[in-house]
Amino acid sequence: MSSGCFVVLEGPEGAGKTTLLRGLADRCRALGIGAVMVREPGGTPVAEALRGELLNADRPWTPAMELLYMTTARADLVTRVIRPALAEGRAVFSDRFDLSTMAYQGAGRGLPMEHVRWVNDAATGGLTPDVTLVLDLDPAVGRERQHAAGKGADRMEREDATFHERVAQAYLAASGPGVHHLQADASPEDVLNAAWRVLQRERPETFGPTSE
Ligand code: Z5A
Repeated sequence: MSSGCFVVLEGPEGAGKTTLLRGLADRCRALGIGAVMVREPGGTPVAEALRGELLNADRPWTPAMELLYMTTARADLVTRVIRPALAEGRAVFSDRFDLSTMAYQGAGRGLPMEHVRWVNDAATGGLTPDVTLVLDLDPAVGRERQHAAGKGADRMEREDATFHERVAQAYLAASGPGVHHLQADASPEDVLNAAWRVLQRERPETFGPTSE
C-alpha cells in the first residue's frame, strides 16, 4: 500500500483556499483518487469546539493562549484523522496547517518563532506536509473578496491591516521542501489547474503523470 500524500493549502484570508479545496475534491472524485479534506482549526469534534472559541470575537485571547489552542486542535486532527488516512494510502488535503501558525502567531502576533516551531512539533509529532500550496494574494484584495461574500467579522479577521500585512509577508517569504507559490489573482479554474500541475509533478504516483 502507498504511504499517502499530505497536501496543505495556505495563504492570507480570502486567498481562495476553500474554493481550491472544493475543486481539488471534485477532481480527485472524478479520477477515483481516495482523498480526505480537512480544515484548520477544526476537523474533529474537539477541534471544531476550539475553533468556535478561537474565532469568537468576544473572547479575550492572549497570543500564547492562541498558539497553544491552535496547536491543541492540530494535535487532535493529526492523531485522529490525518495520520490514519495517510496510513491507508489516501491523499489528505488540509485548508491551513503549520505555516498558518508561523504566519499568524509568529509573524502576526510576534511570538518567538522557536516557541512556535517547538509547540507545533509537539502537536504534530513531526508530521510535515509533502506539498504546501501557498496562494499569493494582496491581503487587501482578500479582504475585499471576503466583504463581498459577507464574511470578515471573526476575531482574526477583525485584526487591523498591519497585522494582516505581516501575515502576508510571512507567506510571501515561505520556502522549503515541497513549498510552492501560486498566483491567487487568477481565475478559480486557473488556480486549480496550476495546483494540479504542481501535484502531478510532485507526486505522479498519486495524481497521475503531468502532460507537460
Ligand atoms: N489561524 C491561525 O491564526 N493560526 C493557525 O495555526 C491556524 C489558523 C490553523 C481560520 O479562519 C482562521 O484561523 C484564520 C487564520 C487563523 N483567520 N484569518 N484571518 P477561516 O478558516 O474561517 O478563514 P480563512 O482560512 O482565512 O479562509 P476564508 O476566509 O474562508 O478564505 P479562503 O478559504 O482563502 O477563500 P475562499 O472562501 O475560497 O474565497 C473567498 C471569496 O473569494 C469567496 O467569495 C470566493 O468565491 C472568492 N474567490 C475564491 N477564489 C477566487 C478567485 N480565484 N478569484 C476571484 N474570487 C475568488
